[in-house]
Amino acid sequence: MSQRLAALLLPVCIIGCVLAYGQGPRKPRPHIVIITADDMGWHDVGFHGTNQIATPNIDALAYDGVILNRHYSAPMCTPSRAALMTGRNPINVGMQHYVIDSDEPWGLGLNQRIMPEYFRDAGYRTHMVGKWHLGFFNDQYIPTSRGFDTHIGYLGPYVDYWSYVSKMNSGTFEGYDMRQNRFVNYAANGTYATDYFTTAAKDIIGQHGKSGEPMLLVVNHLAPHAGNDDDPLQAPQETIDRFAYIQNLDRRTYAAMVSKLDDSVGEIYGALKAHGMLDNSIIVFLCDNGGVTRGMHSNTGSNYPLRGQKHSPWEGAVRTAALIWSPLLIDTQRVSNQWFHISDWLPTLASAAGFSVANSSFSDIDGIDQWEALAYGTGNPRQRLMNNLDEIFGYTSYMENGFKYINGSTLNGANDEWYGQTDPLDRLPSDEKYLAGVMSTTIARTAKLDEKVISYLRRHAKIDCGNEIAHQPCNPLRKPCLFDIINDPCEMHDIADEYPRLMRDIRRRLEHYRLRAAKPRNRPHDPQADPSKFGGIWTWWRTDPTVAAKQHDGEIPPPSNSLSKDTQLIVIIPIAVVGIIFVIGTLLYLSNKNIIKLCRRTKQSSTNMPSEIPTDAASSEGKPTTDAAFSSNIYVISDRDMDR
Ligand SMILES: [Ca+2]
Repeated sequence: MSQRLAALLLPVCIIGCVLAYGQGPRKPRPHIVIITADDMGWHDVGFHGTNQIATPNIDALAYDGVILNRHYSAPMCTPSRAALMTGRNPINVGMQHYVIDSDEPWGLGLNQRIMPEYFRDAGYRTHMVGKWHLGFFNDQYIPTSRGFDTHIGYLGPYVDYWSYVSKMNSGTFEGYDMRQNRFVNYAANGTYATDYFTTAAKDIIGQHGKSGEPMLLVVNHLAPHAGNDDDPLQAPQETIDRFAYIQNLDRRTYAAMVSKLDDSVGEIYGALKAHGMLDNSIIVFLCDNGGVTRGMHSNTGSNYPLRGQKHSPWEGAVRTAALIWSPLLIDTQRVSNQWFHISDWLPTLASAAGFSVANSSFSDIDGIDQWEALAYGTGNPRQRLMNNLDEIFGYTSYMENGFKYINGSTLNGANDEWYGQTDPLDRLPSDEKYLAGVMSTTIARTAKLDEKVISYLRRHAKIDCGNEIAHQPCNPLRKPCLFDIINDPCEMHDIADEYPRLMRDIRRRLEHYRLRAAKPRNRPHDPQADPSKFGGIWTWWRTDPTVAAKQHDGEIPPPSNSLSKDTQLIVIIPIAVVGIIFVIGTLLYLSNKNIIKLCRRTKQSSTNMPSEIPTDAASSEGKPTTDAAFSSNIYVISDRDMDR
């Protein structure tokens, strides 16, 4: 009997042992650190080929990890951060239009489950440092109400780098915006923001140390976003002086702001190393949108040679500098050309951590899990990118299978050119000096980077469109454009007329996107937000979070609400004058004619009018087309409507 029992149990034991061996001891989940730069240009990191601004730490991390050379963000702050946190496309969560000013009562919907909530459920400690910008009119919208264990940072779009004061509503609203969780953080006042956030991140890493728990740390730097309009570019003078070879003083200060950000990346890496966390860490560095070379909130960032800048449909707005570094990646020290959207980070990092967000009850994730493709260098899981579809500004920016489609633009085309060429008078450091700078970093020494590998990767990460002249210029305010974005990354040659069938297919798909899109959640300025009512602090001012949410239903705010008072007068007075002249002129004209005859003539001529309005995208009349993707309502917007 016992022999028979042993014979029965033996195979069970063998199978059990094999399974147990296969699984091995459960590996602890990796620590995940996401470092976000704000409004930093494509051309402002060394690994894209420039020697103008030294970013040796970011570059060393890029060379030792994977350079994501087709990483796409949304064109502005709030939509981008919404996509990063939700794994969803901004148009599907009502965050596609513009950004949240601090005096506006709206935010990322409370029905959206966001990154720290997923990771907290998976056993992570969750921390955020720096910028939030997803709404705070009610305290249910702030980071520590939405899954972050801690938040040290500001709630609005930007602050002064030293005083943490943020000015809104053409400077009429002014308040201190710096928090430690729910409380006002007065201690930060006077410390340069990039340094303060770096110290906060290092403290969190130090305290986390050997706790044994996995850590999610999101560090959303202020840098190199412009501060308030009256003092937009700020950095310590000794850092500015290191860039004396840059002739343009604003650009010189910007270089110092970027340099401080680069120091931060090096210090965060060093802290992970010092506390024994590095071997099981994933570090992601990305930019939330392109640089702002010109116009409101310009920081002199450069996206050159990419076209456009932040707050536009062009590559300069959405194709952003990014990298991933981790010992968990198998195939590293390479340039990846897989299409990657900022919404992909949530499912990708969840996958790296050993859980899936797609299987949860919140399964409307638009992002794609690209962990395997990143880790092993296999495949290109994404073929489509919805950069944005904004029916209020009236533009669409979309890519599929290497073809980029643009219809309409922002600011009546004000950001549609190429900006940010390096001043030829700048005596830039040599390649040798650049290499020496990268090799001197702790990251390069730890990784034992090779100079030849660095030079090779740098050549392959650089975009060079030469001195080519656009032979098929595109004006998306007149008609939709199409670009072969792989071979024409600088968007110089419109090939829409060569691909009428593809254009039709794309427009059909865009109509599908448009019909699925959530209504923009934007709400107009609320005088009740005025910080002077709260002791000079930006804080939540509405107690019932559902009040604003209910108002969203079925409403898209008229763009005129976004006009500043000055601009309203500038726009309205000329229109009123022209209108009065027109009415008087018409009356004078009619008084000189036989009105009855005129009416008859008009009736006769109307029978000869065409019965249909042309809707073809390739309308040869050069008029704004009634594209299927949107209604082509190009609105005049004010300075206040420029980017945050
Ligand atoms: Ca930004």
